[in-house]
Amino acid sequence: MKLCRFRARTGLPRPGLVLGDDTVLDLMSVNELTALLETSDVVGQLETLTRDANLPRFALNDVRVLAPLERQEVWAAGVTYLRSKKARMDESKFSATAYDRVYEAARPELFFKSMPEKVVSPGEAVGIRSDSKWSIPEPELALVLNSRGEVVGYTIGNDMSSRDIEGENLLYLPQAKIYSGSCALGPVIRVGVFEDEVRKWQIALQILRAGEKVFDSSTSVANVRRSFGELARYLFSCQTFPHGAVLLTGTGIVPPDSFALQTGDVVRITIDGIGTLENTVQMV
Ligand code: DO4
Ligand code: MG
Repeated sequence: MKLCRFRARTGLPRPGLVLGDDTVLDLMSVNELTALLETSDVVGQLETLTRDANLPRFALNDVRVLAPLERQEVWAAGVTYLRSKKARMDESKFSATAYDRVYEAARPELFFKSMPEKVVSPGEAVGIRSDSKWSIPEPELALVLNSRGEVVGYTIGNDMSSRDIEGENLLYLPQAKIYSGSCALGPVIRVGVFEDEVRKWQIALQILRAGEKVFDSSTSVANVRRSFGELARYLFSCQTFPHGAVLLTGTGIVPPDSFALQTGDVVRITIDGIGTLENTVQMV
């Protein structure tokens, strides 16, 4: 089942259930996605809610699909794929061993990525910093966690990054990772699937420039070095998230060193079982 947050032509953002025929059901009796994600059986709850044949239904084309979060902080894991470790060791002169060590260490790298209100929705513009010459998207599976730290669903995340700023000095990581338009999420939260199945999914990244494909690559979720439970446990260790959290699981796709995003590029990330998150690129 696929949950979304949408806005019909008039009105406030609403939680919805996306159906196979490209329509969305307004989950009338639920005011927030968060409340639904907090229930012990999200799928069972959705089955009960959708027995009501009178729920308003909209064509997906007629609504705006919003980033599927409300008050959840967004965090990200790093160096969880070999590809990410290698690219970062190559771009960084004196911090290379930090990446090497964290890839092997028991404690994962986890960093704060975005406040919910700053997250970019599907179809909106993600940002590249005007003081960076080497920006890339990072296509990542994102875990949707409730306040108990349980993985209740999966969405797509784009952890936009400035490689030159991170590569210059690891202490600049927050500037390389957190700026206007640096995090996009969506289009839906897939619920009712377990890690074993999700690990079989492919993640694909396409970048289009003036309508032409300039980058195209894919990887498998199976290549994430750590279990989802392990990542969630570290995030929730010594910290509470009253509204739950979204945790990006790291990138396994890094474009070649010669590639940098430009204004007007289109970033298209597809993950099996979830869908496609597409954003244009704009300098901030
Ligand atoms: O270590 C810096 C960030 C790593 C990251 O964002 C990733 O591996 O996806
Ligand atoms: Mg990343």
